[in-house]
Amino acid sequence: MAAAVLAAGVGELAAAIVAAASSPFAVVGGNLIDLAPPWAKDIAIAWFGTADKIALLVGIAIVMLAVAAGAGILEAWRAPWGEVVIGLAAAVGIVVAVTQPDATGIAWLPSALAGIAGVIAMRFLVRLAVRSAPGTQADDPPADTEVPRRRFLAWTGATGVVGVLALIGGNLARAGERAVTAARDALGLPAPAVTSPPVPAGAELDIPGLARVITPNDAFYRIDTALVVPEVNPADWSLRIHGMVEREVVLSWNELVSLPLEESHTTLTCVSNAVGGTLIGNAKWLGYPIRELLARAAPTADADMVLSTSIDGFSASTPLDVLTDDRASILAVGMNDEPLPIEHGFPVRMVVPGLYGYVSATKWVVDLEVTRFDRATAYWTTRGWSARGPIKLQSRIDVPRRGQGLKEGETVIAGVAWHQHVGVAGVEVQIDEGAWIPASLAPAISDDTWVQWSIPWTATEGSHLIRCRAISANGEVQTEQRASPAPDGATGWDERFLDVFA
Ligand SMILES: Nc1nc2c(c(=O)[nH]1)N[C@H]1C(S)=C(S)[C@@H](COP(=O)(O)O)O[C@H]1N2
Ligand SMILES: [Mo]
Repeated sequence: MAAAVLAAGVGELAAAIVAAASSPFAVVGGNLIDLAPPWAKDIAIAWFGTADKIALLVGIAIVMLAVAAGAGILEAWRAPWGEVVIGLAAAVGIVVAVTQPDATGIAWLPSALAGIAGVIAMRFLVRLAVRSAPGTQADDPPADTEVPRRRFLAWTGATGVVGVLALIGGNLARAGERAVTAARDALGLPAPAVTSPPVPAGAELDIPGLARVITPNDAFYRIDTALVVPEVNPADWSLRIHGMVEREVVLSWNELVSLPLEESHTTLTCVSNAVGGTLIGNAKWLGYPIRELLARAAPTADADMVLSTSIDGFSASTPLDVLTDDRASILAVGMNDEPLPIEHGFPVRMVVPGLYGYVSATKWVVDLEVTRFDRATAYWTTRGWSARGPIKLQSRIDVPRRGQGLKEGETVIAGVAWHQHVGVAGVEVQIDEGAWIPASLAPAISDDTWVQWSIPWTATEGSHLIRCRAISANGEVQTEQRASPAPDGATGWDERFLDVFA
């Protein structure tokens, strides 16, 4: 196990220096993510939320240690078969690393170095172990095993410690990430040519515990398949628009930011957001309408979809008409008056009002292929999710919070509701299975954003059940019918049991 820790540390350190995306953990984990069936992704997000990546890495580490322990026993019993196991694991890492869409020429190196370190350490430590074990020596009477035992323990400890230090160092040293961070810090955000209308007075109800109407960047949910955040330097970024078009268009960063950029507020939502969930956030974006770029490329009449692809191979299928109608479907470069944070797609991502992120919000986007739904399939569609993903009407209770120890008396029930690009006309609240009571809606920023709602409540001692449901601008009433996130978004009412104390 110490040999495996050393191997992992060497691999991560090498990756940090030469190619972060080729770290053995990142490529193996990334492929597990790509191979996972939809139900596994659902369970991962339901159990771990946005900590799903950490959970996956811990899982990989546990499996790695278990395999290493087995290999060590095998090595002691029949050398060099334990070394062969370690070598095979490294070979898997190499194969997976070089077949990544964003693999560089030296993508094989981190796993290869990890494998070499692991094999040498395993061979050396297991030999020490065998020598230190009583009854394994030919000597008669048995030699004193105390000295070899101490040597074995010392070397094992040292190997593990070096491995852990290399793991820590590798994660601190991510050279490429630092370079991209520096590039991002050096960028000013270009000035908008079209500023968004001011946020209406009263859109922010300012109720403690209620999600802010504009989600700060550091509180914005993050969902993606990237274990290591892609490092894209704006100077190296370009976007290619091709496929069923009359002319191919290639756009560089400088060309993009010299276009007249527009501000817009759009609420992003993840299809994996369960009823009552927090995989939703609202920001002021700055970007350029994709409609204008598509007009330059001139899609052919039979095209009906744009397949957008990120630098690391994620893809999304967005209906062409959603990108060409008058909504603010943009190539975004700014988020809440800052360049995009790296984990939210720096330097350029898509933002499309009205569609779940998995079919529209491609981060680190580098390619738009104009095509047809019957010709191309996006990342999540091949994994059982719907090819199209309009956001469903939903509402959520934020306060009173669960288990906050509510006292009887005057209080407020409040939350958010959304039906992007359609708009929310009302929210109703039901207490203890009684009549549905209209809540008051704060003014919406636009139909493309969520809206806050609240209703006063005189809480009485005892247990209560609170529910909410939204009414859409098109008259639709949020359905009670429970549906799980797969394949095209959860439905049902958010409800909450509350204990009110005297
Ligand atoms: N490159 C890339 N872009 C991506 C994804 C991804 O896995 N890779 N996930 C999508 C999904 S499922 C969602 S919900 C949104 C989330 O955007 P955020 O992390 O900025 O909140 O990004 C979308 N864009
Ligand atoms: Mo998502």
